[in-house]
Amino acid sequence: MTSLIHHRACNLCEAICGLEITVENGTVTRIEGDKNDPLSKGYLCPKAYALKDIYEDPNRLKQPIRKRDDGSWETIGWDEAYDYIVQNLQNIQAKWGQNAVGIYLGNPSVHNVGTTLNVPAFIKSLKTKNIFSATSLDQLPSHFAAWAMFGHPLLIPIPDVSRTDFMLIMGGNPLASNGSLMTAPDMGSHLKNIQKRGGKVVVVDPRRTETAEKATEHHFIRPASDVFLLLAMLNVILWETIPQHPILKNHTEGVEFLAQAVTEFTPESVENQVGMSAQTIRALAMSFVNAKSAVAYGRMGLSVQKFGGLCQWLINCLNIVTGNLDRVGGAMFTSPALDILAQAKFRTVHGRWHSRVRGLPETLGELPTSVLAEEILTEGEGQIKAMITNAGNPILSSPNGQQLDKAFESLEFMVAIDIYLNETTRHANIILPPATGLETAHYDTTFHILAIKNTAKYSPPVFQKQENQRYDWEILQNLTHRLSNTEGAYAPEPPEKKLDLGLRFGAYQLSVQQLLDNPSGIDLGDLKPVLPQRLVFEDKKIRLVHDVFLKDLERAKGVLKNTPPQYQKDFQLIGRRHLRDNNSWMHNSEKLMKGKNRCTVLMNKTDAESLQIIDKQQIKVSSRVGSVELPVEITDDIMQGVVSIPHGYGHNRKGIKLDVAEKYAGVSINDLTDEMDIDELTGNAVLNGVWVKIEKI
Ligand SMILES: Nc1nc2c(c(=O)[nH]1)N[C@H]1C(S)=C(S)[C@@H](COP(=O)(O)OP(=O)(O)OC[C@H]3O[C@@H](n4cnc5c(=O)[nH]c(N)nc54)[C@H](O)[C@@H]3O)O[C@H]1N2
Ligand SMILES: Nc1nc2c(c(=O)[nH]1)N[C@H]1C(S)=C(S)[C@@H](COP(=O)(O)OP(=O)(O)OC[C@H]3O[C@@H](n4cnc5c(=O)[nH]c(N)nc54)[C@H](O)[C@@H]3O)O[C@H]1N2
Ligand code: SF4
Ligand SMILES: [Mo]
Repeated sequence: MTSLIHHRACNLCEAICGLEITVENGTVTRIEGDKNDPLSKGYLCPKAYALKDIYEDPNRLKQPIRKRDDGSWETIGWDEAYDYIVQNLQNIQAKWGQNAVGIYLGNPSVHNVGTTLNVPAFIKSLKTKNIFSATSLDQLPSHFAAWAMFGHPLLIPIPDVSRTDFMLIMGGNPLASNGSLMTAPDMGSHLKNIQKRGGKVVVVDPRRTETAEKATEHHFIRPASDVFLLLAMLNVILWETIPQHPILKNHTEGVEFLAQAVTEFTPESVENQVGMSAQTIRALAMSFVNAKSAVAYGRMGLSVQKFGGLCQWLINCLNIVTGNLDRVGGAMFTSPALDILAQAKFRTVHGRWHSRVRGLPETLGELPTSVLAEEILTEGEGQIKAMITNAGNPILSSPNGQQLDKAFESLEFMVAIDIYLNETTRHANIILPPATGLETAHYDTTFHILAIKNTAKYSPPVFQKQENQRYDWEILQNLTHRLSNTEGAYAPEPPEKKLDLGLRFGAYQLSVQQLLDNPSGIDLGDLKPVLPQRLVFEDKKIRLVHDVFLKDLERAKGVLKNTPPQYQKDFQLIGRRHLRDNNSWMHNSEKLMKGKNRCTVLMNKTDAESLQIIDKQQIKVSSRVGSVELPVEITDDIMQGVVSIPHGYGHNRKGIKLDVAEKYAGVSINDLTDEMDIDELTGNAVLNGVWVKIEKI
């Protein structure tokens, strides 16, 4: 018997945990946390075991499949597949123009080194402005705020959780999600340690989450009212204390304008809207100011809501005016080994063009995914006629999935680069499945930039891919080569080449070989102060205030003036994540799915009593765009007037091939979320705080 232990970073979520994978006679027999990984130190979550399930999944595609006229699928060769795709895309662009081809990039795109390094050239070869991604269903407001304030969308401050004395978590549930825009495996221990050091963890969330359970304090907040809480905290800090910090004094512009902007937002003026008393708001602001070090962190709950852009701006402001930006225990910037920011220059990344139908601005070269369906369905010059999806399942992940279903159905041509025949890829004419997970090499080009510690790690594949399989980078390079009519034969360039070059030119002058020699990863030290040098603005000054934020503040004032809505009649819908889910695509692992049904609607006990709804009863939830029926779960852990449904379910659409997921189909929350409901500042989708009606069936 041969037995080998492989060291590897898990590529499933942002925590990038180090794993020790035992392979005996060609089969994975054990997956454990790697205690020598400098970042995760032995931590792992139950999803790590599913890497084996994905590797062995009989439903996973390994060769291109093409749809026949009768809707059935045939397996074809790779070259035939590339030719077929390129011919169709070129025909469509010749007939309808370049923008007739659209592309959507999904979440796992960012977790594959082969894709992150090769997708930019591929997109360029498509010569289209119709570029979409999960970014505008997710962290776009954080990029927007980073760009406007620090000069680059990736200059996102990361909570220094290992040293902070006070962590304010708004709209994030790291104990279920394992952290996001904060690569921090084992947040449970970090939160415990903060409290052991005598520090505090405060969670602000409409649900008493797994994270809230472990916090020092939890406050319920009305969905989408965080902007007012943050404004009021800043009001207290700027008008009732005297902020004086080196970064603020020497490297920041606009504090007087910020003070002006928050003047009218006293705690008393916002308490009804926020659902927290003025006294509580004032106390929270003061304990943040008085902490030895403190950090405010706002994640999905703050981003995919009506005021996502303002919230992420104000979170940064809070950290800056309290002297906690770029300080140990505060919000800090990373110094990664592969540093795409090292050479960055400031440039405009917003509003350079607009979507055809609704006129929404691009950001980071992308249009908001909320406009994707209308760009396909609305006739006229520039209409999208063909789509490419890469590692994305927008039918389940973007607002108004039913509308997008219709849109995808109407396309002339669709290509999916994906490992499954699922809710989205079933619309494709052809699916190209890359080798994935344990079959691929891994270096995290993205999440080392967002981590709570500077580390670097490269993992070679655990298993060789089969003869008939292709890597993601091979697929992307082949298509790029053909689409750009490049002379000569295609010459493969494995990602290690670019990676090695990038590492050598980086601050630590590492190499792929050095990383191979240290399979558990290399510790490059704690985060360290890097301002003002790291700012991308040439004058090395932080822009605390920007006209676009002040303008959007008027929209917030409008909401505040209106009387609070009738919470008794309608409900505000929010999402939730569970440790055993990963967006929409890991429901085909029996190990992760067995047990209690997770696709339920959470409802407060008092609300349920007044509607005479009992636990586990099937109820109907409806919004402007549609309705779903699912069982209710009654709890004290959600505030009155709010209901919660997890996203990523709804595996009951016809024509998919996911044997396990179909058994646990559930319903899609995004058949309720509304593509017309957006954060007007950034174009980000509103997926939390959606108004819904509840009916008994
Ligand atoms: N209501 C609501 N909606 C949400 C959210 C929410 O909180 N609430 N969250 C949003 C967020 S944060 C995100 S990031 C999006 C995610 O939205 P998407 O990225 O659109 O969806 P995923 O479910 O991550 O789907 C990933 C796809 O990639 C495929 N895949 C997996 N591994 C690979 C691989 O190695 N290569 C390739 N080519 N394909 C692969 C899977 O089969 C699947 O089709 O959902 C968003 N939608
Ligand atoms: N197990 C698991 N892990 C994951 C994922 C997964 O699907 N499953 N997805 C990955 C991805 S793509 C991402 S982006 C991250 C996301 O990581 P997180 O942002 O940590 O995850 P969420 O669970 O969406 O946390 C959002 C929180 O905001 C709260 N919330 C909703 N509306 C509001 C509001 O208006 N105000 C406030 N203050 N709070 C609100 C919700 O109750 C929820 O607790 O997780 C990643 N990790
Ligand atoms: S927390 Fe994320 S990275 Fe760590 S083992 Fe779980 S899925 Fe993998
Ligand atoms: Mo995400």
